[in-house]
Amino acid sequence: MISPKAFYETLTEAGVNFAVGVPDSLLKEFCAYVDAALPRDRHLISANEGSAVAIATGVQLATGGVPLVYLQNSGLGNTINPLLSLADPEVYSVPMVLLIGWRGKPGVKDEPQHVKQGRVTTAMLEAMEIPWRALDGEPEAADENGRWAVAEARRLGGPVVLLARKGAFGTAEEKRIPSARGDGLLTREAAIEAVTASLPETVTVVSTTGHISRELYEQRVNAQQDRSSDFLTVGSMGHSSQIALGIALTRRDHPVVCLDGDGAALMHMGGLATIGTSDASGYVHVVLNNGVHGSVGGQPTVGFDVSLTGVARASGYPVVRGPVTDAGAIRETIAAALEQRGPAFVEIHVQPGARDDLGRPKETPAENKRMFVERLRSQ
Ligand SMILES: Cc1ncc(C[n+]2csc(CCOP(=O)(O)OP(=O)(O)O)c2C)c(N)n1
Repeated sequence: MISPKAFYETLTEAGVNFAVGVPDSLLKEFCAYVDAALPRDRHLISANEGSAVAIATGVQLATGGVPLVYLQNSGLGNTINPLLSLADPEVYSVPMVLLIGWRGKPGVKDEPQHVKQGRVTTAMLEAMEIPWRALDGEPEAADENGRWAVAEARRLGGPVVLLARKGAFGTAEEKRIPSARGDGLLTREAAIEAVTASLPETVTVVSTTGHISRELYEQRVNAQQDRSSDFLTVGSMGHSSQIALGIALTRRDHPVVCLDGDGAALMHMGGLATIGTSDASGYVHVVLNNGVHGSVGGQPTVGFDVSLTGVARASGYPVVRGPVTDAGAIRETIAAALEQRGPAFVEIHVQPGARDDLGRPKETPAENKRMFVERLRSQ
């Protein structure tokens, strides 16, 4: 396995002077090392992967070094525009190395939302004319590929990719001590339970990518509740609030609740302005803020450093509540928000972490969609 420390040192020796990205589960140990070892002026977690490419561009323009951008291949789509119209050798010609976690790599079993993205990842890079190499767990090859990537980015004057396979990285040599800011707060599971307990059966729920959808699903199964009211957005991080908006705008008779994460809300925060200024009066946007990207390893977001309710207020939501922190207040706030003319925004502060034995939906995304659509259109 590759040592995160040794690999980052190889990149640094070759000319990498800054790291920026959105965390990924396959790169969890590498991300943890970088987050612990690098000072704040050398590492940043960005809101989305496209912003990471833009930040890297600014760093490169200012310093002449070769920045590192890390991401999961799910985020490749977010990078395409700035890769092709900004950093590309035919536009501003900005050397950078992209370290990408290769979910859904052909031959490796993965969740449905990763299979196609994994299969087409190299073809996408080739279509973009971006040179790439794969990183398996072999340390010497990783060292060589790391040097190659930096040199090739310089030679080409553009982005170069390293695709990391599952299990390529060993344990981080340094890890940041987890923040104590979530201590004493409700678990997210308890918060979701309080939310669902306040929802009449007529309410449609759209939940975000990662643990939140998995926890919602598991609770519905355990409580033997109807699951056809829930759209579990397994991929497409940052977009569940807009899916819910599309439903709320076209089904005005129909209350819609989005269960969002802080990382997801921040990823495409412009969407809050779209919701806030819309007349989706039956929409309740709930952000379960744990201050981290919990689903991919607990790397920090700025969720506890900014006021999400402040953003919602400034974005025009007529009803804004929170941060709410206890189960009783969650039940009351959600019930009241459903009665008011929205769009409403409710922020709930919860502690980071999830159960190790958290399950995954048994139905495929296609089955989830079929049940969801049947119920929604028949109401
Ligand atoms: C575009 C994109 N980038 C990255 C990922 C990987 N990813 C899945 S869930 C997640 C973290 C979500 O964080 P948050 O919304 O705060 O919810 P939490 O995991 O804390 O419940 C990330 C980074 C992804 N699925 N899609």
